Amino acid sequence: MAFKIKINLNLHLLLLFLITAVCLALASKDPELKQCKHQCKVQRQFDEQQKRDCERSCDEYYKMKKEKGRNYESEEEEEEEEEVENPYVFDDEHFVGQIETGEGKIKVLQKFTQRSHLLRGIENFRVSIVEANPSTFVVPTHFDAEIILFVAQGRGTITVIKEKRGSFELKCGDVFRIPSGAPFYFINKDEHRKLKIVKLLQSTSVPGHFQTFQPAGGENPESFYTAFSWDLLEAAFKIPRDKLERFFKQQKPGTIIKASREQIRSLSRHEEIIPKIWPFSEGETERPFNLLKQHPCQSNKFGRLFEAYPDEFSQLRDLGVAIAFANITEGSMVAPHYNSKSMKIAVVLDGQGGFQMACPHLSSSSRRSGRWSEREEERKGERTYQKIRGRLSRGVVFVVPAGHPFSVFASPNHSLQIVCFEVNAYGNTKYFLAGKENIVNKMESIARELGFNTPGREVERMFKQQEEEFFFPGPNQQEHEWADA
Ligand SMILES: *[C@@H]1O[C@H](CO)[C@@H](O)[C@H](O)[C@H]1NC(C)=O
Ligand SMILES: *[C@@H]1O[C@H](CO)[C@@H](O)[C@H](O)[C@H]1NC(C)=O
Ligand SMILES: [Cu+2]
Repeated sequence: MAFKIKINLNLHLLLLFLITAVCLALASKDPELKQCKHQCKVQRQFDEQQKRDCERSCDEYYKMKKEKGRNYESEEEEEEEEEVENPYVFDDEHFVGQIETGEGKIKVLQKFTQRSHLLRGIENFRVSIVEANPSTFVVPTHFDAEIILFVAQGRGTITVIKEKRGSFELKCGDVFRIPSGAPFYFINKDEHRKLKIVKLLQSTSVPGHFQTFQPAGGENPESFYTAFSWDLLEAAFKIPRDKLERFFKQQKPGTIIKASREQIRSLSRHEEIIPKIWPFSEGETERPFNLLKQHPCQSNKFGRLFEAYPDEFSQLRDLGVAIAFANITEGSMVAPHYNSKSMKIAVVLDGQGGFQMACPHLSSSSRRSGRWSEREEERKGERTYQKIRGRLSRGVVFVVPAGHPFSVFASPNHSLQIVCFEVNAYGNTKYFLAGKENIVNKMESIARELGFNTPGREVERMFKQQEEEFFFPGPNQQEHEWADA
């Protein structure tokens, strides 16, 4: 009987409960609960309260027993996994915890593994989008998560407290790293435009979950100080309780609050007060770098790609996450390719377009058997690769697992801007499936011939026709066709 009961039971109640539980373990399943409760009722030495407590412990025990099996199987605890055809594309409805204050909006994408176990590789990462109205202050907070943020729009100033305080200007395209636990706050210093920030978070305390901690607050979120008892705070602050109460009760609620022109000016003025290099031990926090000011690693009239890899940028180093920005010209596409080992988490910033991917995990045959060896026979008439499709517009998030061939295209009338976080980026290689540098043309002629069952020359001609690299003219689809995707 290795179970724990959380409720308080006095000793003889507990003993009786153990006895009934043992008896009932032998009894058949359905009447168990009834019999347990019956045992409670017939105990003469129990008063009414004890009988009720006893019955309640019966309920608790059976509830626990029912859940126990399930909890041991999955680590997900209370989270039920959705069964979805396409777990790789997330729309507005998949954002949970949308906080809308009068002065802005904070959205957090659902946990990846809540969507599908196929996303376990990025279980520990979350995506959040923050929009702060013009002239606002986002209050001091720390997270139990490592954060990489990308400024998608607007301009602000962010301040991070470590051993010293550092303030940095933020503008569109900036990438900034906030170490787990470091308190920070920022302002939108523009008087007309919203400040839009996309965050990738890697949780540090509970895998896949993160929390925010605010020293100052009103009601929900309140200040974390108010979780302590007044006498403890009295001792800690050396301030009498009535003063403390008054102090903590006068605070304004809200995470994003309006700030006056004066306050904004004052908070902007303290930029760059820290030396260029942080103290040795605190190497991770450094000034932001601008992704869009890097030399584009791919550029032609069909699009531009900017990338920052963790080997070059210390802000990305310890998380091993790369960040990329793609601007795809209207009617153009990205060469079909796959990443050798990184998982891509892409957030559409603006524009319209589509996403296609081949996924063997969701094919009809693997879904049925899940065993590779049996697939060969089952294959007749069934597909090995599920065609994953997604329509892309502002705010859509999509995930591309390692090894999965995919392509992205802009709609005929709209360009498409995407920011991508690439998890597990160290040593990643992009393998191209069409265009210059494609993998097939790097194979030996005989291998091409045998593989494709076509003379090697012909295979080569097929794969040499497209001479562009990375960005191509896109599929000639009608607006309605990709709209249905
Ligand atoms: C994307 O590219 C277009 C030109 O094709 C340009 O006008 C636009 O400013 C670019 N957007 C961003 C965010 O770089
Ligand atoms: C897209 O462009 C085509 C031709 O350039 C035009 O006929 C069509 O109306 C446009 N569609 C939309 C939705 O703007
Ligand atoms: Cu897959």
